[in-house]
Amino acid sequence: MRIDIITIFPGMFAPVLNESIIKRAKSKGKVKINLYDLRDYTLDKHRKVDDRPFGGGSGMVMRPEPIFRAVEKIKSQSHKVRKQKIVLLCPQGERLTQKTAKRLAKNKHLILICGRYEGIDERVRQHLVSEEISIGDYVLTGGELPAMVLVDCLVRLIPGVLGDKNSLNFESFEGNLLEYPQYTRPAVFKRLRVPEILLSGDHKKIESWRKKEALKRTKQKRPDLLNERGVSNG
Ligand code: 9D3
Repeated sequence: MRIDIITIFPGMFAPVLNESIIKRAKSKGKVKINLYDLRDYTLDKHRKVDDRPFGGGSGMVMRPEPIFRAVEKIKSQSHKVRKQKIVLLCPQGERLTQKTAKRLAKNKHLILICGRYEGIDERVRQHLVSEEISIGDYVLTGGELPAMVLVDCLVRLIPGVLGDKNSLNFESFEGNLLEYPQYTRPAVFKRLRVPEILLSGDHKKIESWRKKEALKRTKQKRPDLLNERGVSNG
């Protein structure tokens, strides 16, 4: 998978992309991530990426030319490769869910555009972008953190990135159940005991205890997940 990221803050990404699973996926050749500094695609001497909105109003708008030029550059570097999908991270986008991530993970080449300022020239949306994604209903200062969230979410879905096959199968939010309670050693800590059943070695009983606990916890903390699953919430 190839992911190209267009941003005015490329420096924000290194700490996230160069650690942990993403770092390993890159060095294993499972993903190639390129950063494009939007200012490099401006033509004026001040390298202006934004301007005042036509019609007046407060706030600045991202100019279309640098974004179109950056995308053209990326396309020229990868012409005969498979079709790219251009994703804009913006507050009015479709909410990112695990389902959205799985769908996007099917693409071999994604171009992510990180929004900034109050908005982006509508022509970018209409003639360049094929998908708009938001990570939730709260106000951030730009699309950079959302782009990193999306990359993290996508990279772990690439086959061979996670060592353990099971870690993808039995996942929270897939079965729409929260995780069951987990414990590790020691069995007694500050006089607090691990549930006896987990020490019993009876795997059938352990499995049914975990299912029951997962359901109980989901009812308590995220009843909305059970509704989506079509399970009664009584
Ligand atoms: C005037 C209305 N505001 C929208 C709620 C303007 C506005 C606020 C924040 C425009 C851009 C931004 C910057 N945020 C993003 O670009 C963004 C974002 C977010 O703020 N929350 C969740 N997901 C995303 S994806 C991109």
